[in-house]
Amino acid sequence: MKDLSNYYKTIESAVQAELQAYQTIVEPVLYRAMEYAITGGGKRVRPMLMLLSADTLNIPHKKIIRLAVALECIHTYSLIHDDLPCMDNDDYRRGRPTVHKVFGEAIAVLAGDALLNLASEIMLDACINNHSLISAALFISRAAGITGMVCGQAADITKNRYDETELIKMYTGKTGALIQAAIAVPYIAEQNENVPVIKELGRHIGLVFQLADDLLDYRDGSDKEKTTYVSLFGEQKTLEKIASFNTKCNKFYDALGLSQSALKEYTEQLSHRLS
Ligand code: GRG
Repeated sequence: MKDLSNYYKTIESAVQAELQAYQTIVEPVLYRAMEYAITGGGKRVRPMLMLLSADTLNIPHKKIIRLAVALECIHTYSLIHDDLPCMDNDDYRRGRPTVHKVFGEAIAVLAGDALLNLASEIMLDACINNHSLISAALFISRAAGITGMVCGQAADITKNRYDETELIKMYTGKTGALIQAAIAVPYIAEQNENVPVIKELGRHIGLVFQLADDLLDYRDGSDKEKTTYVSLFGEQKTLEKIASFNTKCNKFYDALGLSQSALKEYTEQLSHRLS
């Protein structure tokens, strides 16, 4: 396995740099809530995927790191809002009290809003300096919005009955869209001919990630009787679905000439969390 410690360092220092630029300007409690959320021990899956995808095209990390941070800001906002009493009503995340438990609901809503807006500021500023990033930034915004994550979340909190196609569609929005964006952004920025293939790869990796998460929640009893792939179709069928998505991912990797890549190695770990 490739040593990714420098990648983590790059991501952490880029996150800190974007945040600290606002430290003396922002209302202190809002800053503390944003910092609490974004430095709370997340795995940095999305920025890591973006850097590893960039490697496959020899794109310097410097070129896309601000988009990777923006994506992590969006992911962090989504977790803050997802934990709120009006959504999933979770008291703990990553083994710590959730943002609204520490700072109150109003500040949690605002910290999420602030991180989403910060993501836009970062992306627009990056695009001013490098116009070739515009389409990639637009792709991230769409992934986060009404055709992506927000749409999936709305389906998740309003629907209880799904057939398999509807559930996969909801997952594609709620979880898959940001993961797809992470992987596709470097290819979009380069206007690479393989954009359609990398998008399909990203979509399937997002689905594997969500199904693996469902299984882990089911096994440790934290699924709170939610409607998930496991609750609807059982553990065995979920494992088979993951295997079938992984087979498709391997075909996409082959088509892209990336069957020996660190990107593949890393994404395989996302489903190997199960074994
Ligand atoms: C509030 C608009 C809005 C959307 C929320 C992210 C999300 C949509 C819901 C979270 C539900 C959930 C836990 C889904 C499982 C997949 C997932 C997104 C897990 C959390 O991502 P990780 O594992 O988190 O990358 P860390 O903590 O490592 O950053």
